[in-house]
Amino acid sequence: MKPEIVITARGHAGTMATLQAEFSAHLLHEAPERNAFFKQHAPRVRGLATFGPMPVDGKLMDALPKLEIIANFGVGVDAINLDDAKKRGIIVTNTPDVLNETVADTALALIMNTVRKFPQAEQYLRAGHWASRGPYPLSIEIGGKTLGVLGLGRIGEAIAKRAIACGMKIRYHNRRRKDAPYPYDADPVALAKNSDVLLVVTPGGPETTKLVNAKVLDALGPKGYLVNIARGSVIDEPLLLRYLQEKRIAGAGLDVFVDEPRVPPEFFALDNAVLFPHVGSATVETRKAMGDLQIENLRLHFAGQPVKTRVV
Ligand code: 8YV
Repeated sequence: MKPEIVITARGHAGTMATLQAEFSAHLLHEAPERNAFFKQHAPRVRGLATFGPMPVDGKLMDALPKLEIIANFGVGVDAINLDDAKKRGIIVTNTPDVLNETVADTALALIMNTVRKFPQAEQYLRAGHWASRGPYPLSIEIGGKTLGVLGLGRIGEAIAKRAIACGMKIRYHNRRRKDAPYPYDADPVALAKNSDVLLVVTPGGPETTKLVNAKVLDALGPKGYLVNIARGSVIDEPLLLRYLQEKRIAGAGLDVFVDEPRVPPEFFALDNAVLFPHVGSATVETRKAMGDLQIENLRLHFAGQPVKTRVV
């Protein structure tokens, strides 16, 4: 008998196919009626495979009283209530490390595009302005500038390496200072003050909600750039929009938003923002590696072995 699991959303296609082949998988996102879905499957469901931002809270856990494991596709587990899982003795796994290099590539691209304005320059060409108005205005360069890393974890380290190769200087702030070869700032305001580009790489969730507030943006100032590849929730999004409109910071590069995939349309009109549709880890190779790790955790658990990447 294959172990029974629930899949919460339509995720990476190859991973979905393997999950459905290896387990008896019930698709919550395709259920016409949730109550009937839980009534039918809950007595036998032991695993949950989660994709994307759909909240997984105590209520959902209680609807699946036999639940033993929640295996997330992604390193960020902010959509899962970890306290609720812990209280119920439910294991939570994520997919760390396999995405570090790809997310770091995306971050470097976003830093570069935000400061050098390459997407805007390309738009200028496509709009036919090059011939009629002359060369695209000069941008500033990233070499010699300071990158402030807010959240120097494994992904932050991989980004720092790339930024150093481009001639940038690195500083950082974490809740706890770590053994790192970069200057440390005691809080996000001090880091913003000392940075030309402030890069947000913290986890999401309640502890970092609106960590980037007016004080931080004021410290970054009209010559500073903000780049976010973490979670939209870490920044006060309406405030950021206003600061960009009023040119109170120089620009922003955003891969993440508060209510994905919905992006406030006012952002589309900004010429000082570069917007990516959450593509941090979005390569064929990395998404496959993430899925393989998610599946491996489920496989190990149902074989009675310790999971590979446990969060709680
Ligand atoms: C993915 C991510 O876009 O790993 C994360 O936390 O945000 C990204 O790698 C996401 O998990 C896909 O569902």
